[in-house]
Amino acid sequence: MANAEVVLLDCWPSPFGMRIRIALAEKGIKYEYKEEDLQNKSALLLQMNPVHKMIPVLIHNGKPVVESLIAVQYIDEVWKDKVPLLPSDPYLRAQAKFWADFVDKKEYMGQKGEEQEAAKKEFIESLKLMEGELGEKPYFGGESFGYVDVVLVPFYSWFYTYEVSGNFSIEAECPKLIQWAKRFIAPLADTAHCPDALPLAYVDACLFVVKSQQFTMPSDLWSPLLAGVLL
Ligand SMILES: N[C@@H](CCC(=O)N[C@@H](CS)C(=O)NCC(=O)O)C(=O)O
Repeated sequence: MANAEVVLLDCWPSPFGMRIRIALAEKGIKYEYKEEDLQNKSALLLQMNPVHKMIPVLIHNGKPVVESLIAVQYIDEVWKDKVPLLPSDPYLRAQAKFWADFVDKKEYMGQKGEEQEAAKKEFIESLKLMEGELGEKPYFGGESFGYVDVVLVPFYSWFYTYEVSGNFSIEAECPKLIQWAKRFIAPLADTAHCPDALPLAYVDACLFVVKSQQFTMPSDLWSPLLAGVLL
């Protein structure tokens, strides 16, 4: 049952999709990756996520699991024998879920002008809180990579965009958090999906796109953000 058919409807720059790709890679689960054009959503996506009509959607044995936090928990429960992501202790599980929820509510910064200044302040404050939670541990999960690490690290791929658009340095504000992100980029980059056309570690994909401007954006959804930053 656990190893039956797994399909992921996704869009490669999505930090939410990255969470699921990382969880599947950590667990060593083979799956079919289906890239979605978010401007022209497939009938399968609309059928599998009729409520939100969003990626990512994990399809396991033909049944959809939507919302990335829920999908990562589902993966952890179904493939529980390998690389546990959530702690087994109920209190620590609750804490991990709290921080994952915090990330979902805070780690986004897309506004411009005065609103952007307020968003930037809030964003930095939230990163500092995350940094405090990390403390001296190598990972949010403690000695090993865990649920909160999976949930937060995809946003690292967007940090450069945020920095350029907000004219600030996240590393200057939160050096320990950047050290944490850099600690496991290399192993993740080996295992996670990245389209063949992009010979990049997926976590560095956005950074590379911004720096080189060599690629046509695969999705019009996120290109306006980058274009707004760059042009
Ligand atoms: N809360 C959702 C967020 C998913 C999300 O925002 N997906 C975006 C792409 S990153 C999407 O599908 N957007 C298409 C749309 O809104 O029509 C999750 O965690 O899975």
